[in-house]
Amino acid sequence: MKEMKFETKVIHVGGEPDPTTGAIMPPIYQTSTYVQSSPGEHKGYEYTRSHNPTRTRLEECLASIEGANHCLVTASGLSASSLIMHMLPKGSKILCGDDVYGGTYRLFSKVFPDIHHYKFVDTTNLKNLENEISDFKPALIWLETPTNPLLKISDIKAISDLAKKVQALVVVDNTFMSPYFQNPLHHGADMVLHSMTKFINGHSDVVGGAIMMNSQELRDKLFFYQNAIGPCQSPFDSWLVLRGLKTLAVRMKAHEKNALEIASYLENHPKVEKVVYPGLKSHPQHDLAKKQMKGFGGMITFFLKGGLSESRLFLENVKLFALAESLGGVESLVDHPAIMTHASIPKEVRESLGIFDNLIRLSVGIEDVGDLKNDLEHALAKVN
Ligand code: P1T
Repeated sequence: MKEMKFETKVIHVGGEPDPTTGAIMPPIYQTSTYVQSSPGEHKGYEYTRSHNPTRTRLEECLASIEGANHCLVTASGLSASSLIMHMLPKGSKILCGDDVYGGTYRLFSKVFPDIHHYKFVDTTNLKNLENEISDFKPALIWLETPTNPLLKISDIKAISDLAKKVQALVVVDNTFMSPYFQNPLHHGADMVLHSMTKFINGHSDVVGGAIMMNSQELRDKLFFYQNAIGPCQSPFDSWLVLRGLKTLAVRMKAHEKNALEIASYLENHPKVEKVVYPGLKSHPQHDLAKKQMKGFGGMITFFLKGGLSESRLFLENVKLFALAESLGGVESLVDHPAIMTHASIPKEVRESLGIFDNLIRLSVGIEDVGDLKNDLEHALAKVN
């Protein structure tokens, strides 16, 4: 049979009817342990921290849609990032993109510096990055593309080629695009990381993470640390993600359609200074986005004319866009990164990157786009 398309895989891979009952939906194996017939003789499952059949089904589906041989599902996006750090030999050098999720920055700048060495650089500037790679000689390059919150785009293929010259691993945090719009392994990355909390689950009711890779060796090392440290996802949460995943393709198309319309609306609004969205021609890496991604996603960043008080007026007056951390749910969310999701980045670092108090981040949901525009229009009208 020909390889299934994405829309079919999300529904069928890992979704075989239950062999004992024929139930069309996968059972939630809500169990911590499994009976053995003799010590060490079991059906492949010993203890749910190590393996769980509901989680195995989710891992199969995620590996297949990211085009990977293997997937490990973890308790959160950040626990997935931590596992990758634990797997590296002590004293490893990590070259990380300068604009990353605030929690990733906190993990790399506050938790792991006793163990590894980190350098944050602009990975969108290839010439500069090439010099950094040959000077610093990293063991691993960490890319978030598009970045959170500035939506900067790094060239995965070109960077993976540079990394190979110094035998560095490349990890891509693909949370913003989801496997529907971008598959970093196809461009030469070694590992893909997702916060499943976002688009993959899509319903703002689960926290989870995933790492996909082709190498059996990397998978086995990461699995060792996952089992030894313990950040596993509960069977019920894995089941919820399997359920959310079924509509990933339709949701991503709807997010993008709405986001494209809202980005152009904001770009023409007199109270808006600048809009950043990969699907706009004005995005500095629009051509790279078209080449490397299959779509532009549902995240928009924009700068209001003014400062914190204008931002507060806007944020206090939106009604459909809920002011909340996180992103990627069916409902629209709005975030003020400087005070909320990226507050753990020191102000001077944040501002050197361009994350100012007038920066607003939208996670455009799949509601009616007219209603969403009305909501923005109403809140923008309140801004003096
Ligand atoms: O929240 P958690 O599932 O642990 O995922 C962390 C994470 C990793 N990578 C990216 C790109 C992310 O955006 C996140 C989490 N981000 C938010 C909570 C946020 O509002 O930006």
